[in-house]
Amino acid sequence: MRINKSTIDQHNEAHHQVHRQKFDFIHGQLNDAEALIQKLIDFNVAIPSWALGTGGTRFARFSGAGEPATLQDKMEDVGLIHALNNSSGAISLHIPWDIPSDYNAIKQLASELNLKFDAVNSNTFQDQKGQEHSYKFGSLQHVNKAVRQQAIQHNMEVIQHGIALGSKALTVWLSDGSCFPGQLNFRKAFQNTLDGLQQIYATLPADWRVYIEYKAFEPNFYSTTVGDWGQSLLYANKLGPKAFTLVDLGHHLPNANIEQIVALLMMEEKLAGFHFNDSKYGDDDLTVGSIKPYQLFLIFNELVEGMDARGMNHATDLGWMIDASHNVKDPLEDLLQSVEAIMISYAQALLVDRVSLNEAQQNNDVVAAQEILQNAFRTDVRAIVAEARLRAGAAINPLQFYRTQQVRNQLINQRGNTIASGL
Ligand code: LRH
Ligand code: MN
Repeated sequence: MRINKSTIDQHNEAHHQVHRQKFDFIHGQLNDAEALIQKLIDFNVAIPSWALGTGGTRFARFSGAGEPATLQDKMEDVGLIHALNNSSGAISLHIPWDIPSDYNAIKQLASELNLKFDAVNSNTFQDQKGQEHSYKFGSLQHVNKAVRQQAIQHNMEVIQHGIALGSKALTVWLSDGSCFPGQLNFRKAFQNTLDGLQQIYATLPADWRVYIEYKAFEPNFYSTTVGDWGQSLLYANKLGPKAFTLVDLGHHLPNANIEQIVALLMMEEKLAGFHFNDSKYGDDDLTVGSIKPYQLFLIFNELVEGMDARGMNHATDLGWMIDASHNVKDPLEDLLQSVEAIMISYAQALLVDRVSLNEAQQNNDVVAAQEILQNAFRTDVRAIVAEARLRAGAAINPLQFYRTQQVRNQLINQRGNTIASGL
């Protein structure tokens, strides 16, 4: 479903006066609002192809209506989100869930929708129909060479799909691990996995990157072969300069200090980027910023500090992706909320008075340091984020537009009550 520019203009007209009042209020308080707004306009977060339908758990999946049934439908939905917030100009595909039947048609559609192809994701955590060897006991770690070779071959094929689409990165998340003590030789599992990743790495084009995504547990519940940032960094360092560590916010043990992990990975120039989501317990894949918005702000605070320390381009030098699953929300509303939360945390992090913070840190003035951070976190930047959208031709209030225009109902009229294949 394509959104007419005129419909967005009417929406912005209706919201203009209230927005202008809020914007003028905050604009007057900021040192360099224009630079901040330009950074927000340039910033994009990739949308995962697998998060456009309703997700579920092992207990149940309550499917929604009007959901995408094809890759084209999924791209149309990402294009719709991008038209409303101008901050979602890329889609991340998962292979084999999203193998294009016609590359030229898919690339043509992507350019019509102003979308790029972000990292492509391999999948050796499920057995596909007709697959020769099962991944029940792992893939790259597997004790059986034929299983490892099958997984290596799959990742090499995913790279070829990515090259054909114009992607520049492969994300490898391995569910490999064990469920019981004694089940696995950790050293051999690591060495098998490293050997497999080295063979995959060798087929990466010169300008490509491989993102090693770690996860503490699930689906294995005793050990995970890429279980934390330290293990992922070990692989990335042994693989070489094109290998990096990807941080999925939901993949940590309770109370992990993710912002510290981010600061150190950036210091080591080994941070790939993110799978943004939120969680209270495990890998809950909830809406970004819905449970721990202060943690998200603290992560962006470290990102801005670290990127500026190295003169990095905020918009392009790291991988910005969402990885969420929607069990009770409309997937598109959930994604609109997630992108908004990311833009708000990024804007607040850009407001941190770094000179004063550095001074407070040098003086061990703990109280002042907290006040400086929380002053930024407690600044309502929503009008600034909305202004960035307005200037880029998007909607002042995407979620309100989505509801007022009854977009889901229009999708249902278009697609019928199609039930999409969720995770
Ligand atoms: C694993 C993960 C990984 C994806 C999958 C859909 O939990 O975060 O990034 O491959 O979700
Ligand atoms: Mn993930």
